[in-house]
Amino acid sequence: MTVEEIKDLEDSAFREIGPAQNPEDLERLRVKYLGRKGALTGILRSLGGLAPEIRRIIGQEANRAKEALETALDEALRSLKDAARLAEPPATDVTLPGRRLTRGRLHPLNRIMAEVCDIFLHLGFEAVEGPEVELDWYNFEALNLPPDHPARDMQDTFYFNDQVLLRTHTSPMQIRTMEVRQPPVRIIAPGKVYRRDSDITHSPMFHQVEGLLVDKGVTFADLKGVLTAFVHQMFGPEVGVRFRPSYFPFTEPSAEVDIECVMCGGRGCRVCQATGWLEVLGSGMVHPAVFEAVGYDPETYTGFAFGLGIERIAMLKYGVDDIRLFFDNDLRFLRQF
Ligand code: 2NM
Repeated sequence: MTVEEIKDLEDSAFREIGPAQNPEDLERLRVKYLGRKGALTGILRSLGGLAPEIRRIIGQEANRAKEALETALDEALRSLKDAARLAEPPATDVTLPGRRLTRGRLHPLNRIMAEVCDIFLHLGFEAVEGPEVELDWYNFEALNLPPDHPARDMQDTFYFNDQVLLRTHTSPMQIRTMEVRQPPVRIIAPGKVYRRDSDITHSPMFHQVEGLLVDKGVTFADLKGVLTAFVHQMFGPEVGVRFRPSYFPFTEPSAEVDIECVMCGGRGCRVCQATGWLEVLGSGMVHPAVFEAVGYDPETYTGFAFGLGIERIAMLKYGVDDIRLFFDNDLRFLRQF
């Protein structure tokens, strides 16, 4: 056994590894040279019979050749596998056209809600939000509606017990705000409200935006100016507006705000019940009893408040005749907005 012979063996192994086409060929070569009965293994096994100086030299050379072959076989196997993977069709065909995404949109009620809030925010109001489960004090009593007041019947609601209920309007947030702040106050309260009411124009849950402005020297002219500005931005600068006397327990005087019928232009139709006018807002000067309830001096401060129903505005603006369409979630309806 000589160093030359080991080198020759190594060379012939390399010549065979080079052209190997598949993992089986490589495995066969591994067995042939490095297996239990392999050529190099035989040499390593026979070292014991050699003289020590020769054994050292031959042993070193045989071990080097063994490591070189192991490395070459591993690398050849890896590059065969890489080539096989590259030859496979890709899992994702990047040449296919993409799947079209269907884009979502705002629900019509959320869209009207955003438009209404936006108008008042630009007029200098700040939005406040709060609980839908309320106390009798905030929903009724502080609003000048004592326990046996007949106006409570119009806002029958869902009670948890005699003190805890689902709010019937967002006015509780005006009370909560006045309790913790001093004038000037300019706020709107958007949100969900609940009443025991259900037909084609009423839903047990609906959406409101209420507003409140309190300061020294606020008059009914301020109320008219702000609400006229709102109507003109919401329905168009040409639309006629009128303030009609009304009654709310928490305002005095009170007024309903009507606009010229958007369906018939004021000539009279089914929607406006031949009157030519549509009611869009309730409003009034805040009742002194409400100021007393929150600790404001009614001799020092005056203010106005208003409220509107989002569903009603949406029905008028889009010509929808059944409120339930907003809550059925039929995409054929919702996609129209
Ligand atoms: C309306 C109509 C008129 C109103 C009054 C108050 C408060 F808290 F200041 F007394 N908040 N909202 C009000 C007044 C609401 O909705 C139709």
